Amino acid sequence: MFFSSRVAIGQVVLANLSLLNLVGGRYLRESDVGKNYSFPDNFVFGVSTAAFQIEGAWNEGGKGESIWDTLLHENVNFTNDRSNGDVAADSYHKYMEDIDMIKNLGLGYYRTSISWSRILPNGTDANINKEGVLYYRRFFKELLKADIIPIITLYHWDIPTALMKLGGWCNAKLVDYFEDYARVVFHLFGDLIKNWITMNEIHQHCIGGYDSNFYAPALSSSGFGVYLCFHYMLLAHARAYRLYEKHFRQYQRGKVGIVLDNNWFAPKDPKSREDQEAAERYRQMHVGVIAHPIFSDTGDYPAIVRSIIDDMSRKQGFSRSRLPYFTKEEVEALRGSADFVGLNHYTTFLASASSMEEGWQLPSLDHDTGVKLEKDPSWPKSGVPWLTVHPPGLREIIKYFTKNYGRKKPIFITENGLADNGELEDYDRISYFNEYLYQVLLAIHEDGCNVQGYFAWSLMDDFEWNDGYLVKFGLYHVDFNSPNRTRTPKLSTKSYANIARTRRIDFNYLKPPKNHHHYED
Ligand code: GBH
Repeated sequence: MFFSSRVAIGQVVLANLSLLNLVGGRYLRESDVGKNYSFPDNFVFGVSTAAFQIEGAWNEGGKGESIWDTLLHENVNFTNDRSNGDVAADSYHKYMEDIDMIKNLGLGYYRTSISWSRILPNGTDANINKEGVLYYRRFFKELLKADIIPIITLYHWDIPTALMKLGGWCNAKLVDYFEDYARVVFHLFGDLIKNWITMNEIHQHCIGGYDSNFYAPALSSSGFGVYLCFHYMLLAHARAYRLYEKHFRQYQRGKVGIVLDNNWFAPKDPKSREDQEAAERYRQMHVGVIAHPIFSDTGDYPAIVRSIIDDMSRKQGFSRSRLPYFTKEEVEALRGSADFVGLNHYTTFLASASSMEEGWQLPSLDHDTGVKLEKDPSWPKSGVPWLTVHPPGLREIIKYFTKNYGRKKPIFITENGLADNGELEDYDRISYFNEYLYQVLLAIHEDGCNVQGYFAWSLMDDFEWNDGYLVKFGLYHVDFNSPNRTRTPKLSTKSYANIARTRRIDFNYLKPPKNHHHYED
């Protein structure tokens, strides 16, 4: 066994990287490959996208504006390529092609999201946009006709601009408005949709949009807005879950879960006590803060998060903590408010303690956390700086989640994928999927974790938020220069389809040619 559960992952990487085959199967030994584990019968394979990143049609069919529409129209330089989501991959018009693509991959599951302002143009249920409702009903019915089960996210970062004017997730009232939105959506689509996700990555959304300004709504309310955002998004999630439980589940018989971002944070020096503590502090401030209120037995924010922010607030002269408190009823509403968990995982960071770094605001989540993140220079790079390839991190985060929150709630890997330069012969993506999926097999077969599915990010090249269209995650290439937004399969479609079909990983399938260049070459 290459990755024994007894060894800290940092050690393994440093000690073994040089021994490994550099072309494909980088993280494996021959003896591991020989085990030929397969994915259990109940394991599902799918692909993920999100409404704003592919749909386009920003003002068609009665849709209202979302914060991303508004922000990108008002700040044309916000994205690195001065682009916006007005057309994106035009999936609003081309969803039949998308369905064909999923079929060609041989997959039975598609995770995507509903645009809140396409259903409720002003954010509230006073005005339901019939055309938007009919659009999604047509689309969902076509998916089902093609034997593809939709997993639908209610909120993938595109709050209606009308609600942002009230302060967005800084305003407690949003909890009510999200519940109203959820009620409309459960009511109108619940006969077709049996798998709901309330929120995508509360944590990234609040960091990017509220603690700093690289995502909409770009509030830069460091150390304040970010915690209100966590708090009210968590409560809004719980409201939607309890609503479904009370009024819809007995008729619709569906499931409701939530998606968390779960990169892995390893101690920079695995032997250093300080680095170990820094890594764990980072995990609690970034993973635990969202996961603990929902998935732990005790509920509420993790004690360490509570005390870090309370203490720092006091030291800074605040007479109350910058992290709001839940009432007892709220703790109970949140506790256990998910039938499953989705983990989005892309990469691993190395953590070490630091009280201040250049670029940190005061106060801020970074400063409260007191941890500096770095990359191991030996890890293969990708098309974006934050994503370096370290497959064992996926197994580690699955184990960590299981250790902290038990194995009762099934885990789905709801996003995992590699950014490159958009080449059609995407050998790096092929080995990324092979190697990360192999870690999922290890988590299932060697660690006994309850992982029941995997969704690749992404079905196609898309609008990658602040990176615009420059960053390519797709299994399918999209020609953003063509009005047709022509889709072309990349080589990785073949290998991913092969994994889903055989329910095994064949590291010899579509091995890169000898002259293939990886990013680090
Ligand atoms: C996911 O979020 C999203 O759910 C999805 O919509 C998105 O397209 C996908 O990832 C791929 O990006 O280290 O300061 O440079 C992941 C979001 C991306 C947020 C990287 C933090 C790095 C900021 N993360 N980003 S920095």
